[in-house]
Amino acid sequence: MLDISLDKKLLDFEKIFGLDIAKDSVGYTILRDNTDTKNRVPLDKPNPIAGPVSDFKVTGNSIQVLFRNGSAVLSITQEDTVHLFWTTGNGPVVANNDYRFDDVKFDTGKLVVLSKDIRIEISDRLDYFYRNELLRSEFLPDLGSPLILRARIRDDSIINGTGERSFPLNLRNRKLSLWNHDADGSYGEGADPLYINIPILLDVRNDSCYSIFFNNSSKAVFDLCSNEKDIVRTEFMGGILDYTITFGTLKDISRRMSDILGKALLPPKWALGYHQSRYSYNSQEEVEEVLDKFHEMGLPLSAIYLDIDYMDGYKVFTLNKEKFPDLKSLSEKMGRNGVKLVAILDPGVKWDTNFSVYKEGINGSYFIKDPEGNVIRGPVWPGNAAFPDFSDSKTREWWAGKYTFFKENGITGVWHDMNEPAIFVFWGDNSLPLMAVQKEGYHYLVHNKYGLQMSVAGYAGLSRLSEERPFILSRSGWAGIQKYAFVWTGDTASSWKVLKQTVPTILNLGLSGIPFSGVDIGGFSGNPSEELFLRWFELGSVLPLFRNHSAKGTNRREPWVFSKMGQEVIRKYLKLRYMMIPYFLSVSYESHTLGYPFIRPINMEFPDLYSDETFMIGGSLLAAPILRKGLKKIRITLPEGKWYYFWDDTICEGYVDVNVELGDLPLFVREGSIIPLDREGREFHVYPGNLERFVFYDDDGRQKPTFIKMEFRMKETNGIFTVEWAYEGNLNDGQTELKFVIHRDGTEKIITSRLQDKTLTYTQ
Ligand code: NBV
Repeated sequence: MLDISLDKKLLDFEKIFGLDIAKDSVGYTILRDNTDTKNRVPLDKPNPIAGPVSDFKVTGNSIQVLFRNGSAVLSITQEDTVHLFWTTGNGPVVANNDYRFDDVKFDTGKLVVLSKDIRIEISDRLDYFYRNELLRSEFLPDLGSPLILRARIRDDSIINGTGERSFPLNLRNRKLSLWNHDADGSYGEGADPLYINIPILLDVRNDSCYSIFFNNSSKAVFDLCSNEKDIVRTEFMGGILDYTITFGTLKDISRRMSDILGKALLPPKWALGYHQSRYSYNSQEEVEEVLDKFHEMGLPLSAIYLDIDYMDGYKVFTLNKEKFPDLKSLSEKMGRNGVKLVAILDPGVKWDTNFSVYKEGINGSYFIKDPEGNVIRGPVWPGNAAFPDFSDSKTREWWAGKYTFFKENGITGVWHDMNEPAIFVFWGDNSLPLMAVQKEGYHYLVHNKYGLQMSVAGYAGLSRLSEERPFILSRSGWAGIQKYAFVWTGDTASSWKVLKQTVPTILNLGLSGIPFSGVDIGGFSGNPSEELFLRWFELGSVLPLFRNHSAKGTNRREPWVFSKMGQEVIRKYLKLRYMMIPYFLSVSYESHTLGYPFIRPINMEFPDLYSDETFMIGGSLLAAPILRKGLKKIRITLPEGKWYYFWDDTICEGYVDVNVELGDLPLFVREGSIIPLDREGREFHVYPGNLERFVFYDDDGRQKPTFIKMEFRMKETNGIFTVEWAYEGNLNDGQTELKFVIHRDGTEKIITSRLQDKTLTYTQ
């Protein structure tokens, strides 16, 4: 029986989705509960490993550490990285790496493992020392289900990571649930969990930091010292206890994590431009109008998005031919203006025995089933749907093949939505039953990987269709999503608080290994005031993904709906963005090769300074976005050294008071920087000082690119600056002239040089 509140919910649901979907949602919610009641998650009794350490065996490069009722296999996989794998038996002895520890010995009841700066002392706990400082003291784990690992950490460190969080950057004293979750159309600061949960923790203090990555995607709870002082408790519903710890500076550990999880993709240049989206542009004419208007106003644009209404009855890989009769020719017109078409794709396949994709899915056994072997059906946009099991490589292969649909319709990029996966429910969790059966395991073990595995399929599909590098935007993800997709922060509410929240959220995603992310400018749901939207636009212009998107029923947010002043602000930041693309692609190349986040917390470059509002873009540019209503003046604390105010070259040091009228985004350039910009063609802007290394990178966007890469260094001796570079690649063959713009005393001095000169000197 429905109680009163459910009755009301049914009415609301009916209004939005119609009666059939409302009824199906009630039906599905009951089915989900029944499935999980009949088939309980196998949680068994505690099984704590008991110490102290009794013996050890060395096999190849691994050390098997034996305790009374279990063992750990420990390997030092790099000089600064430890891998551990726990089992209740004697365990397998793995030797999966080339690196060898320096020494291992029993020393007064303790087993001591040494490798360069790391020392691990094992007794009835594991103490990890880095450069002789105790960073982490791990208690022996409980290998029952749930799996539990507790560790004492330093009392004054900062905790980052875990994926997408709507909290301040420091996550210490929070209890987090790791379960990818659709926030249901709107969320604000403090909502948890969200769409991307990653079992990575960073424990940060000045230069001695470490990160820990648990190779376990199951439902988890991380208590980050909220319950027990200085104790981090990680609890996984199931799976294995397999983790990697890496030590060093914040930069070192980011780099190492990218060795472990895989390097981020390198975006095609257009992906770094401006994206115009809306739920939904409802017809081909409407999209064309948007395109024409940008063109008429002389505003640059890189992509227009099609939300779910381009489909025929929300059926995946179909087109509503009445509303979009000839997308291919529209996309050709867009292409002539350098604009790409990006279309949304949800995982749910309409449950319709006449629908070819559904039939293929049933025949190929590609859909997720319940423990009795019935395909699970749950309602989403097209009504009842079946959900592909992306953990199965044969399903991924099938799904990848379907992306020809996009190519046939001139669609370049694909936007993966609802891929937690989200299902319409009346109560409880809005996803599949915990005990739904997938190839890789029960849903509670692999749910968090659903969006990642959908993107693996999509990336493979797009890679085969074109020589260009693919673009996928994914709402959900897990560790490694950065290899396949950009992400965004989902259905944010439109408020000043959420604008402010955007910065730590994106920084934490970066620290969790995901360099390319963004937010719906203005917030997804609700209507921002012009001031809020413009401040959001200023911030968006320096985030990796620069996308204007908004919910159905909200006011329009294309540039022309704003006041004259508003339009000028928008124009200014579109111009800034396109001018910055050479620098932004170079920063992306750094993320791709070295694993550093695209935007990074100040303390990654300057360990003594910490901020939730100010951040670095790459290693050279500092942004202090305006995140508060009515603010006209702001005091900004700068890291050590000299900084150039980007807009007028004023040299600043220590702190600076800046006037910030609407339209002013404070940006500062670090002394000793080279910033490649596209102003009148490519220019290398030189801000005098010593520079250890900056890599400029540009290419033609292909998977096997024609590129140019220049590795710069700069030094000063007795007032004479020398810029030196080595180069590789032959993009823009024949065009060897280089334009340097030297910034000094508030003026710009232009010096031209040639690529093959490899050096340039100037005096200050
Ligand atoms: O496809 C519609 C929306 C989309 O615009 C948004 O960006 C996604 O996060 N989608 C969610 C479905 C649910 C909207 C309430």
